[in-house]
Amino acid sequence: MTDNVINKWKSGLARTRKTTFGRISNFLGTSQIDADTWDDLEALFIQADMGLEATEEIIDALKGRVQEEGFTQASELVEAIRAEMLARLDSPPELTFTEQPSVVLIVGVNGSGKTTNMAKLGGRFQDQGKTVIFGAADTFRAAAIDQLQIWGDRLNISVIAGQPEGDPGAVAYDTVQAAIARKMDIVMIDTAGRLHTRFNLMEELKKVHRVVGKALPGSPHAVWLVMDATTGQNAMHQAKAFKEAINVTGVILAKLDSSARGGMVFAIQRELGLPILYAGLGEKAEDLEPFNPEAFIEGILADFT
Ligand SMILES: Nc1nc2c(ncn2[C@@H]2O[C@H](COP(=O)(O)OP(=O)(O)O)[C@@H](O)[C@H]2O)c(=O)[nH]1
Ligand SMILES: [Mg+2]
Repeated sequence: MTDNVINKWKSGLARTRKTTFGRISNFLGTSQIDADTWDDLEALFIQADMGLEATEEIIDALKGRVQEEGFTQASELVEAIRAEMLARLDSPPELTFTEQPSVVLIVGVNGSGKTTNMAKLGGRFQDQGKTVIFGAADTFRAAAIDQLQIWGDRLNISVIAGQPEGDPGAVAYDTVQAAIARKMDIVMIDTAGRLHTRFNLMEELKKVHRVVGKALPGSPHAVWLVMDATTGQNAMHQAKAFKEAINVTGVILAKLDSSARGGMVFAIQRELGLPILYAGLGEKAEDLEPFNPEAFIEGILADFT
């Protein structure tokens, strides 16, 4: 891991660190381990949006270590906390895009960062030598189509679009067809994040999913859920609804830089059981980083001594 990568995570996680995790070392201080130590740690983990399950698991594991290793000083916990956290984070699977074309559906609520992150990733895959095509299946708002078109022009990536308020399934179908005809490597399809009701939204996503499978059997090969890290528990509830509707395969955690809720990373892996593929550590394209457990832990605990 280069210093550059670690520094990106440190600065991207500054808010999370200042609000929650960075305070751990203060209250561990020079005190003895007692009931208060556990209560304080638990409260801090919950406040950091780690979720109840991951919090309890880590606290239990730490208590076990204290017994086994005979710690008495709270300050002795520091390394154990680091290790128990790291043990609960997975590196993302390598994205190989073995199918040609490989179809990726981008889903998530309105404003979560779908369009910008899809564009950033498309640009990145293109830089890696892949040919990419975009589908503008968020037909709910005309501005959404224009926004993707602007990215497409900037990146020199073709955008298949239909009419505003047109059928998103038809756009998705046409995009996959175009990708097959043009022998493209990667198809990325942007979808709507808001309809009149959540039920309508989920039904539409299921339909897009089905239609893509008709255009290319076996596809979509990936469904990436973009989650807004600033919305914490709310994003978790929404994610569960998406997961129930369609087969989500990974998470793009956007806006980690604007969030104090970086602890969500644990809840996403523990409660949703989804790998985090990329995290947004800033507004710029190069600030979208492949998820890296070691760098993440370094970022949230950087002030530890
Ligand atoms: N700071 C920051 N802003 C982001 C990130 N990802 C997206 N945004 C911003 O979030 C806003 C909504 O993004 P957009 O892609 O339009 O969301 P969509 O409605 O889900 O397609 C835009 O202003 C983006 O620039 C991120 O990782 N960090
Ligand atoms: Mg959008």
